[in-house]
Amino acid sequence: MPGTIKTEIKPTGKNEGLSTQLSTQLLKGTTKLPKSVLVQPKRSFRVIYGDLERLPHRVRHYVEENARLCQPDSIHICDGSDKENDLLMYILQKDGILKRLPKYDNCWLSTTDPADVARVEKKTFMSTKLKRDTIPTPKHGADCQLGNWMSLEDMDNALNMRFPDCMKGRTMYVIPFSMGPVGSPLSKIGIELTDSAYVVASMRVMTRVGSKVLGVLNDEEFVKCLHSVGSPLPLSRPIHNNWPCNPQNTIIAHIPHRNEICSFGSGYGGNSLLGKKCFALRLGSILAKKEGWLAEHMLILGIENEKGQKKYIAAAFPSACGKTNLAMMNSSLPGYKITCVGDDIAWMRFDSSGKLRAINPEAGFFGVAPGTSMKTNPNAMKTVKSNTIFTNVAQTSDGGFFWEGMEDEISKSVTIESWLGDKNWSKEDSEGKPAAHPNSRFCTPAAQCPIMDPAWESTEGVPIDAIIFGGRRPKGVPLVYEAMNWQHGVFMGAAMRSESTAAAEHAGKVIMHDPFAMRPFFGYNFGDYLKHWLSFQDKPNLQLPRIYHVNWFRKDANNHFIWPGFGENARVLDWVFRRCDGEDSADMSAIGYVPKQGTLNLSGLKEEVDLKELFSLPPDFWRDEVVAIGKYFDEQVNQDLPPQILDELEKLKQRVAAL
Ligand code: GTP
Ligand code: SPV
Ligand code: MN
Repeated sequence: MPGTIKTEIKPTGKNEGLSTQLSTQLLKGTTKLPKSVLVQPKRSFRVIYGDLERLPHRVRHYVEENARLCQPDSIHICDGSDKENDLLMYILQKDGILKRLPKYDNCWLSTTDPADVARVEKKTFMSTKLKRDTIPTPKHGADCQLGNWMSLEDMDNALNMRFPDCMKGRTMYVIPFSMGPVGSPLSKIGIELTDSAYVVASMRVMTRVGSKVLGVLNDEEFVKCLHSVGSPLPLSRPIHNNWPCNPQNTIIAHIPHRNEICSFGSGYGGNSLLGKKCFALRLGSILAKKEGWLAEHMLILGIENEKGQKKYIAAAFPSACGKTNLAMMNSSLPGYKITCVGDDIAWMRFDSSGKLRAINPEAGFFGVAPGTSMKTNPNAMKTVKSNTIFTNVAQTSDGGFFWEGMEDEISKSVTIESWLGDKNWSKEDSEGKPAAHPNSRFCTPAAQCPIMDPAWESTEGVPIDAIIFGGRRPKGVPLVYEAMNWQHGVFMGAAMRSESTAAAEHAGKVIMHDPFAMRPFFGYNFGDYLKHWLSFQDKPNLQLPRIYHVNWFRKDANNHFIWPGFGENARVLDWVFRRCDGEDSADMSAIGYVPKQGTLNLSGLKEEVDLKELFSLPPDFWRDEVVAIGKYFDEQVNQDLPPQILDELEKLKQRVAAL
């Protein structure tokens, strides 16, 4: 690999980027670099779009130092214009990375290297001086399941082995982006440098991008986001599907004290669109803890009843467990109208009157394609019919898209080309291989969703009345239950478990612990995160939202979902809504409040639902569950577990023993 170096770089502790550190060490003569890095004539950079001189001073410095480090052929400073988008699309087509889906307006398909299809949790690291700032110390030398830590020194070595010269022959794009509405006091700005035009095109959808962002940046703080596909030109190894990447050397690195993210080797989703999980959740959660707010893996929805009364709800489900679907649902329960504020990330803070307010820092949806259909999520289907980039879905011979779940929505006469390029894909002849990758996605502008909430871009955020946790639990966990109080609710979040999905590299459907749906996204020690959540109950004058747990995914003995889900989930939201208004519609159970008989509105439900099975609390299941949660807390959170959480576990254990 060109530019591979092994060097001892000592962290300076200053707020400096990777390449500043390299040059500092060079001056001190403590490091040896290859010629290409050492000989850095003060040449002017080949800027092919935009004007370096007009960048705020610190942005320019960040761009120049990384251009010196990564040695791109040229630099393109994104302005966010339509002209720029035309140029990007031209380049992406020419390079064979995108092709048009002519059935729709401005829709595009990309199929990746099959080795680069999801987030890579094992290669995602936080780097801090003290390990315990990032992760709890597991008991008995067990591997930590609550994040990966790397020392500052090892991280610098890892980065210095990868980034020098990594953009040779490619263009470095400079993307100024805002998480949250441009100029909002709650918004934060990042600058992503990337050698992937696909990332630029996607960031333009997922965030607010371009000159307008620089206009509000002045010379203030921004998050430094460096991304490379790790495949300089000329290529040193074969490339698949015209999708440059470097799976062997992939690393997604976060260095909070430098306000920096460095991602190498993957072009996919959360690995490369650095505003999303890396910034808005991992670095975001650290900032939130420091400043007294919350950065969460949550959808935000509005729900209005027939009387015109409205509430907002935030909900945390693990990846590929139903956030997008709930956030955009059409209520099957007449009288209710759902509106969407966001489908993946919520930044929330208590306002001066004690109300929790949430903004969606994103501007687009990077949604799971399979399972999305006119039946399950018509609003998503309408959203993606224009200006959308699809990744790893299948295509139809009439120029459309296809994925599992759309069988009834394509003409019988079309043929299907699978994401892997099987031109005559059919369910029968494909040996179980799906047409679309299970983690295939649409990347589509939020503003196009027909049910966006009028306040979705409000700068002060929407007021949150309820928080819902949930997961994929095929057994034992009822459709809905309510926490007894804030502390019990925090325990419920901590105790979340869910079946693994294709959103990351986990194989097979195992039940994993996924506290707060944040396991892959914690920026700091989960024990401290719990203390942060608990701290709100000690603050007077806060109107703490009620907390719930839901499970749409319970299965019967025939392996069928008991609950129809999707639009029918409005029936659960209706119960939550009424509970928030103080309705006496709940009975206490061993695990929390459950709907009193007859209070879950099932009128008009098309299929019979076995409510008894849906709400049953099998004693053996719950005793095992308590043991599993206890073991997890003990082994994984260990010394960092707040005593209140242990206390809640003990109380649950006693209640469950009496089942
Ligand atoms: P990320 O974008 O990975 O964070 O996922 P997400 O939480 O937004 O999940 P999404 O809404 O995209 O749903 C993932 C999968 O679960 C899709 O295949 C959906 O069709 C399916 N799904 C969502 N809601 C329901 C439901 O209520 N019942 C059932 N059975 N499946 C659902
Ligand atoms: C998730 O995995 O939770 C996602 C998709 O929302 S990604 O952007 O890849 O993180
Ligand atoms: Mn997500």
